[in-house]
Amino acid sequence: MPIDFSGTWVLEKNDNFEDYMKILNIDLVTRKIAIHLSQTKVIIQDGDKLTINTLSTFRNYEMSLTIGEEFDEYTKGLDNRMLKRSIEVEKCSFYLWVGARATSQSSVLIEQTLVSWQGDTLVCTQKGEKANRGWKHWIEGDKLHLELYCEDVVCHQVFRRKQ
Ligand code: YOG
Repeated sequence: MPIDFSGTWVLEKNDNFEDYMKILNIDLVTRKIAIHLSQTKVIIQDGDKLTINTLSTFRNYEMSLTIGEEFDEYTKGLDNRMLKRSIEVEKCSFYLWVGARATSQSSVLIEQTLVSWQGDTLVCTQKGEKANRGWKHWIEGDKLHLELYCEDVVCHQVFRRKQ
């Protein structure tokens, strides 16, 4: 039986968030606003279905997924990147004798965002233009931990449960 992350969690520690935003190319003005935000996570876990809402007075970010299934992620309102399948497109065109052009296209699915269990830790890998990007959630005592990482930067957030 896996751990249940469901609940409302309030940010109380946010180590290295500035560097994490920098590595995601968030502009200075946005960083100045974001660094002071109180973030609240509202998590609903129901079997292998998971919804994580990150709320703030500035922007919200919602993510709904099935654990163990890859999906396209668009980090709308954050760094606005498409973390989605890389598609290798092989196109070939051939001209028919009538002068019309026919195109055949084949795509190969390589990688997408994936959230899975590693023991009692939820591990997310986000494939896109940034290397080594992802996050990990785990619970220690009554605290929810989140490690956000990208390239060589790690941001560590700790949340307390809201009564
Ligand atoms: O959480 O992916 O719980 O999605 C990290 C922001 C700040 C906007 C928050 C808004 C990264 C400006 C989401 C903050 C910096 C800064 C509240 C972290 C980007 C832009 C939304 C995250 C996972 C795991 C679930």
